[in-house]
Amino acid sequence: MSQLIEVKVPDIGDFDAVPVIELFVKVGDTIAVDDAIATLESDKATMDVPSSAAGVVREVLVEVGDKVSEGSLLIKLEAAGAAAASLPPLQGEGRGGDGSKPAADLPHPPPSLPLEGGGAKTAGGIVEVAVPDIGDFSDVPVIELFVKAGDTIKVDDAIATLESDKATMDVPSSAAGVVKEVLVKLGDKVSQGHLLIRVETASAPATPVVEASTYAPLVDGGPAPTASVSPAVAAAVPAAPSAVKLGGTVHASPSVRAYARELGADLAQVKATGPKGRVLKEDVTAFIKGALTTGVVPGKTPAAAAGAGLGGGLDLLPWPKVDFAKFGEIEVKPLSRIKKISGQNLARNWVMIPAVTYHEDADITDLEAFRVQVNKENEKSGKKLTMLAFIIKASVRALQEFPEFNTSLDANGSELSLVYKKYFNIAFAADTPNGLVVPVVKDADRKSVFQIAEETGALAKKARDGKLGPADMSGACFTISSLGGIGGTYFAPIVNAPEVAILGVNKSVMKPVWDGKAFVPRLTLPMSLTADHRVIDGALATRFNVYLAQLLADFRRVML
Ligand code: CAO
Repeated sequence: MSQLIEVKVPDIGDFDAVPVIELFVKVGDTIAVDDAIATLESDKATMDVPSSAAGVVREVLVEVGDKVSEGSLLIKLEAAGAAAASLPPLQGEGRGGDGSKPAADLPHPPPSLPLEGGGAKTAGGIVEVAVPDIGDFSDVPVIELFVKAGDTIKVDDAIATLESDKATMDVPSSAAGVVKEVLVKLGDKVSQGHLLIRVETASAPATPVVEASTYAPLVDGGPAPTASVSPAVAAAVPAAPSAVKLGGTVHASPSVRAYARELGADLAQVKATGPKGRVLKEDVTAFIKGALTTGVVPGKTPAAAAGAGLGGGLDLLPWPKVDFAKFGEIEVKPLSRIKKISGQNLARNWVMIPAVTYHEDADITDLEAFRVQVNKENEKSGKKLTMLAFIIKASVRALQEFPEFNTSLDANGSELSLVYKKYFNIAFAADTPNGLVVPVVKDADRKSVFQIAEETGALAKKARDGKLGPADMSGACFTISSLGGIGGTYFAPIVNAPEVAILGVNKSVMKPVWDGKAFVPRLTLPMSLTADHRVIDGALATRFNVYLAQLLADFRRVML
């Protein structure tokens, strides 16, 4: 037998005697570099220990419940093939010249949340809470946010969960008070010192001592040094808030979270059997198996079926079977091909996207007058501007201003990511005798309103003639559904996945609008923006709507 490689607990910061709560390997397993060996969990952080070498596990030297520290021996491996043969002799964390990571890359969870460089700083009477010392981690994605503007929070309330591929950690608030501003969003990557929230502290009174210490650093132009924090502020910003603890209401290691994400299992629905209510990998597997065997969601992927029968999925009753002929004369017609396809898409999007619709009115009095005037000037040429073309052009500008709207969620292995598109292809819903189709105006940012009007007209005709090809209907970033030619007030369009938002517009009408002195008649376009809440929160959606309405109210702004 060749020499065995020892894999030990690497540098885990200030942690000592940390319990092993899960073991992922057993004797005989073949593992690769970076495969998780075990999960350690202190009361401050959870971390996976990855293997620093590849090979066959010959000995496992720890058990669940054992307490380990830096240097504790975890497993012994028989090196795998030539790659392992080049491994250096046994050494500490076993990180060697085989391409495996240096010790500096190993999990190094935050031992505490010191104020220096992180924690809370004061600025103008408001306390700023930043990411504390999180060891060797940087650019760690925010996977959960627990606070929003207006929330009242206490010291130690969780602000956000950060998750690297090695550890999951909650960042607790070091201040108590009312959240004035949340400066990060899901998916943002943060490092030590990154500002998370601004809190108006409950105990930030206007006493001279507090004001002096709060404002002085601003006069100096630098950040508030810890030493200058007054006792009153210090009470709101404790020097040693309890540090990182495992995220959210669900307790699970990063690898189990990744596993659950991969299978589409909602961890909140999984029955935890691990210590301290921890969800284990086997729990996720059992959950998925249960969902699949109930058959309540037949023909769906494991992701869609997850939770069926357990209250977490779609415990749907079968479609009602009614003998309609018993009640009167009927005629049965097959659904059109378009309706069958679009129906399946719509049903998926309706069920899978947590969508919210936001309404706004745009004053298009001047724009409509301009449109009518230009069309009059061009009567002879036959060129015609449509309101839809203006809305497409304005939407492009709004997408440029709010890039989150020009994204798609993408599952990259077990990681969800957001794809930002740098192109601006705008789809529009077209009503045809056979059903709804969604042709796409490509590169609308590079086209004039005249060109867009001409193209939407041509595509709408092609749609009605049933001649749209796949290329005409692919590559969209954002969709507009215009019922303006028909009527209506507001509606709730369904997001056209994998896009993250859709704008619906109805017929513009003259409405009395108060201008501060009197009611004046203004042509008002009702807008309904539906957005995927996983990507776009309500504040952003409303900002988008307000901005779009401003553009339509004064179209010159599109050029700014
Ligand atoms: N307010 C008031 N009038 C409007 C308007 C609005 N928001 N939008 C269009 N109009 C007017 C147009 O100016 C036009 O009048 P004129 O002929 O006097 O100029 C008339 O209504 C008809 O317009 P249109 O709807 O035919 O043309 P369009 O360019 O506005 O839209 C298209 C083209 C393809 C989007 C549209 O024909 C269509 O199919 N709409 C239905 C989309 C749909 O079904 N959405 C729901 C999808 S999901 O539930």
